[in-house]
This record gives sequence, structure tokens and C-alpha cells, in this order.
Amino acid sequence: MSERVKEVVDTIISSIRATMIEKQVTVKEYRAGILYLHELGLKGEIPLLSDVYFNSTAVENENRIYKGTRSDLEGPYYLADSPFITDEIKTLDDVEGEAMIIRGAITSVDGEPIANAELDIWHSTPDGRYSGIHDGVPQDCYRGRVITNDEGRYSVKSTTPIPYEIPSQGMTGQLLQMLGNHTWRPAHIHIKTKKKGFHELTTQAYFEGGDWTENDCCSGVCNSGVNIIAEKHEDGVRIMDIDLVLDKEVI
Ligand code: MBD
Ligand code: FE
Repeated sequence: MSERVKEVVDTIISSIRATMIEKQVTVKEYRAGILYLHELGLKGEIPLLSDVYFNSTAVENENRIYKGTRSDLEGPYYLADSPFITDEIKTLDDVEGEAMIIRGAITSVDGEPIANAELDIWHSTPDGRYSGIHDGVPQDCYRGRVITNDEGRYSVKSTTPIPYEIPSQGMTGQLLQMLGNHTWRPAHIHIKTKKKGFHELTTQAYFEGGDWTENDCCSGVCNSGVNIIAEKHEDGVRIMDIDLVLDKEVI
């Protein structure tokens, strides 16, 4: 085991012990807590519950190190190996949605365009489901990897996502509500960048004025703030201009 893992795990264990002492947790309560975690795993909700409460903290840590576009939540629905695309993200014909063009320029913190960067884009269907995760949406839809051109620009067509609700009857949804919170995230587009020599940026873009942008149940937008995009329309199509600035990798 690495020193780093030992250091972090030792600290987690002490924090849990300190809480148990402070709150005088009984054996019965302890056992109920363990059963809760066991059931959470069986239901497949460990990534979801963890990301609701802790992804934003890891993001804040990274944002103290790297300049450029702020990092934001990856969330539980990123899938590796999504299809390479050129100008269009595959969508389902039988799910009605408003057309949207996502485009922008990728530059370095020095202002230089970054050609041949890989942008992995994923977002929900217009009815709030993620492909390859939720039923009925094939994995090659609503996701795609696009490569920036010689000017460091990209442009892809897709459909507009809506605010996302964490399943309110699931264990994570129930916990949020029990603790007095709601279960909504603002509509968002995920992007992960890959380019040799640059920090791998995982971020999100939100729609200005959209519901829940001020009150994300996962503390996403509240922290990043800057990734809220004012939408434009060209020829009746919604345009999301998402420009990203990448910092150099720290070696
Ligand atoms: C999502 O779609 C998401 O992006 C996050 C961070 C958490 C739950 C669902
Ligand atoms: Fe998401």
C-alpha cells in the first residue's frame, strides 16, 4: 500500500471514530449504519451517493492547484470509450428534444489555440436519462469524443438536456430528502479534455437562468460559478459556446 493511501485511510478511520465518540453511537446504530452501506452497494448507488456529497470537495481541491477553466463534477455517469464523432452526437429519433449546437475554442492558459485535443462530451437525453446507465438509451448515444481542429475549435450538434433528478425513491434520493435537501441538478453538459502536456480537465457547462443553477443538490454550480453559459440562437437553433482554457500538467 502506498504511503498516500495509508495517510488518507488512517485519517478517515480516525474521523469516523471521533464522530462515533462525539455522538455516542450505540452498537445497534453502528450495525444499522453498516447494513445501510451494504444495501447501498447492492443497489449500485455507492458512486451516486458519494458524488452527491464528496465529488465537489475533490473538485475544489483541484481548483486550488490549476488555473484555466474551473473543474467541475464528473458525476457517476462518465463511461470510457465513447464513440469518436465529427459533427454530431448520436441521439434517439423517438425522444423529442430541442436541437442544440455545442461549440467553442480550446486554448492554453497562455492564450494559444490547442489543436488535436480530445473532448469527451456526455449529457442526458431530453427526458433526463443517461445512455448506457438508464434503461432504453443505447450507450453510443448522447456521448461522443471530438478532436479540435487546427484552430483549436470544435462544433457538434445534439439535443438539449433538462434538469436531472436523482431518483427520488432510491436510497440516495431518500437520504437527500431526509436531510432536508431536494434531489435536483440543473441541466448540464459534461466535458472531459485530453491533450498531452495539459492537465486533464473534467468540467460541466450549465444554461444561464436554468432551474437549480443556484441550488444544485450536488454543490456543482455553486462552486464553479463560471461555467454558466448564456445561450444564443442562430437560425432558430440553440447555441452553447463552451470555450475551455487548459492549464499545463504539473509534473
Ligand atoms: C449527474 O448527472 C451528475 O452529473 C452528478 C454530478 C451527480 C448525479 C447525476
Ligand atoms: Fe450529469
